[in-house]
Amino acid sequence: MKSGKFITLEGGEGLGKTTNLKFIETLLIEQDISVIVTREPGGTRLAEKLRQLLLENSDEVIAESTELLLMFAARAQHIKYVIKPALKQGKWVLCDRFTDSTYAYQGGGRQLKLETISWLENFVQQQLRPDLTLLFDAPVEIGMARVKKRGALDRFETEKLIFFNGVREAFLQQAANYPQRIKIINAALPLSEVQQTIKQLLGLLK
Ligand code: T5A
Repeated sequence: MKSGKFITLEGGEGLGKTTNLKFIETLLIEQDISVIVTREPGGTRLAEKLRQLLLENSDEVIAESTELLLMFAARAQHIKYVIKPALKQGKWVLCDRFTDSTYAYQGGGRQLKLETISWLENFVQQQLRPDLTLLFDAPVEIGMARVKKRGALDRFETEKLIFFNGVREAFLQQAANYPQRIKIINAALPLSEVQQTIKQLLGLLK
């Protein structure tokens, strides 16, 4: 059986990943493609528990290295029990965030060493990399304004502007490093234009 495609959606806070994940799912179903939709951190019962620990606001400060290891612990579980089995069955996997977020948030945001992240990436994922990554990009203020409209902020969303600018730069660096895989989408444009671009980019996988 032909193995499925692995598509990830990436970008800063509130730039439209979740909205467009649903749009892509509908497009693929219309083409009779079997698809699963999942997210990181999360995607299994254990990984969703780790997500909650990572996102909740708590009195105990989470050390940067703990945060990094919890992200990869959740990812190891997700890959073994959800992503790889689905791809093997020929399903397409649509994932809201993956390892580019680790390079961006723990690398660009928390300033952890990229070599450490890369070592963990190879250890946890082995050969697994996305076939296509859509990177939703816009000035940080645009995404944060959309997030604030939604209400209470999670642990990451309370970070300062300098953190999110580091995140954005690191995402753009990842896109420069992997131009074949990562396609940048201007998330400041109206949703209809964003979705037109997504349709064209999905055509690359045919
Ligand atoms: N994280 C994650 C790490 O630090 N390291 C890692 O390795 C991983 C995997 C996860 C957090 O974990 C961190 C990063 C994150 O902080 P999350 O919930 O996945 O959290 O991430 P968020 O970015 O917070 O998700 P959001 O749901 O806030 O943002 P989305 O999904 O990008 O945005 P969405 O689709 O909900 O849209 C937000 C609003 O904007 C509107 C939508 O209708 C919605 O109201 N919108 C638009 N409005 C105008 N024009 C457009 N083009 C629009 N697109 C969407």
